[in-house]
Amino acid sequence: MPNPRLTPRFAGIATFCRYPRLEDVAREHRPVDWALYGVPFDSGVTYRPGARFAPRAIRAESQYVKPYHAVHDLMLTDILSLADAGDSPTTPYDLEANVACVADFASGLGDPRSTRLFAVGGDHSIALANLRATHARHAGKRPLALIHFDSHLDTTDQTFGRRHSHASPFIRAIEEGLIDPKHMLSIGIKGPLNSPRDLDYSRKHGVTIVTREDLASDGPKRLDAFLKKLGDRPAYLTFDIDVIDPAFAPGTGTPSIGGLSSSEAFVLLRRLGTQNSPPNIVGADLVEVLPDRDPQGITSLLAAHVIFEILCLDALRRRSAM
Ligand SMILES: [Mn+2]
Repeated sequence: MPNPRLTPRFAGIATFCRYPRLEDVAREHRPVDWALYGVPFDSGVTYRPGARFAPRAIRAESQYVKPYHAVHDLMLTDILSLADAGDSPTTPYDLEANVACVADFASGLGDPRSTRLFAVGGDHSIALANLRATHARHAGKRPLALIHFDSHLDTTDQTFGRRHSHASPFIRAIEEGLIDPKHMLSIGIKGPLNSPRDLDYSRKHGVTIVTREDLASDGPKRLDAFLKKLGDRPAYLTFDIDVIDPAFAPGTGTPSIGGLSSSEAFVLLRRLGTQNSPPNIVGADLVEVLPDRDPQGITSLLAAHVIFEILCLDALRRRSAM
């Protein structure tokens, strides 16, 4: 990572958080703990399109992400080797083919035994692709646990008669055996919903739902109980930026009013790493940023810092094991 006091943050070709390019790290035969890659794809949206432009916008805003975490007292880049793997190819006219296409790209990144995959969407349909690639590398035979930040459950069976969209990645992942709904936490969920039955699937399958309202009462305790049950089991973290209130993150395609503030989200993310032993996060994504609705870049800037917080959780865990 270039020294910002010698090489300015506003100069050069932008990579995520100024981490080196994957090909440069590979050329030096250095291991890569996390490969971050963009997925410029938004054919899965049910409302406003434009998330295909997010990887580029987040790279630009992420130039201002610094490596030292002042709350965790942790120098991220001393613990983890991080790299920007560029953008995945996509198939914008075919959602199902896109999942296979992105999963195939992700599967080729870094060392399949050790490199963890961080997808930067794109709409939420791309989570299924990164889950497939992550499950194949890091899960063994069991399904992964899932920590899901979102205003929506994303377990809709069909939209416009189709099984793949940004409303369906987790119902498909459960059906494919990639994630275990009994080890799935959906946090920040809120209404209004399309119908009183919208929560039925997740409830019936044992998903832990912590709504926006729960967070003001027993939500944090239930989060801690989930993490305790999780233990060391490999977990995937998916973060839909629409869990944040549009006042803080206006640049998203399905905005949901009454969400978390930026600082409330950081308190929750940091709680994951401090209340119990930090979770074993083996893959992650950040999705649903819509730059056209984000004229000041605040949503992309926030997204870049959420990525940093998630990476710090893995760094915390590795530090505690040292
Ligand atoms: Mn979502």
